[in-house]
Amino acid sequence: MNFTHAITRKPGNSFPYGITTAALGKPDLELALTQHNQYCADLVQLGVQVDVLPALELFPDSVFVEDVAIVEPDFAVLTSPGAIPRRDEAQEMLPVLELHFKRIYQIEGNATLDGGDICKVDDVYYLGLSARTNLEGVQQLAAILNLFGYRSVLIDIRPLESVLHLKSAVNYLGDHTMLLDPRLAKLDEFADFNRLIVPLEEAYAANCLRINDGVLVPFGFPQTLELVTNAGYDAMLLDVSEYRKMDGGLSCLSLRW
Ligand code: CIR
Repeated sequence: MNFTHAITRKPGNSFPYGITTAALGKPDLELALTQHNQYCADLVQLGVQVDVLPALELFPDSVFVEDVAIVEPDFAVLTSPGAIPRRDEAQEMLPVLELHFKRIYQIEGNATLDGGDICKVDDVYYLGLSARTNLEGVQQLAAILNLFGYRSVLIDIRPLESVLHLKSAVNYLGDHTMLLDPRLAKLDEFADFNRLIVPLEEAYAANCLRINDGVLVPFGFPQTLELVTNAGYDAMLLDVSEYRKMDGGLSCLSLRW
């Protein structure tokens, strides 16, 4: 899990008008910007070169760059986001990807896919089937990944209505260790892993982010912090309260390779 590059995008003035189910109130834009700056600074501190893109006012959710692409050192895949207001957001990332990647694939036709549903675990990709990512999307991505020798495993999260994306509930910390929302902890697909299961009341914190030698942990979830620290990781706490209000978390805020 060695990352050298990341792409982020600043939140715009339209950020509070994005899609959300959180019922936590409107985000404070100034605080969101401060938290975004800190996020980028933390990535830099962990040894990553960060390309910070300007805000896109037409797309309030475009700060959540993870959803519009899957990136690997050798190739990138532009997605087709499942939420209608976000559908054209992916195309805005194409010129940026062209600066970094020679081979770029696209999810096409009726397929939909959000990057938040895609969880890489060493040389296997876990692909979440969700309200945002459909079977065609998963199949198109699996075929592309197969070209590069990656195996894909499908995880159907549709029964969990309150879970937006696979990575809202499942994140790989490296070292054969999965951080899991308790509602997905019993799946056979994760049985062979060292499983760190966050308590249900801290389900939001299942979205921690391993970057090189550190693990970013959202501020305000003490049991998860203890779980991650006790497992031997160097935790870095970061407050992402304003992004939580818009259903987003730590992984959503960057593309990493
Ligand atoms: C959305 O509903 O699409 C945004 N408000 C939140 C996206 C969060 N992204 C992620 O989990 N990868």
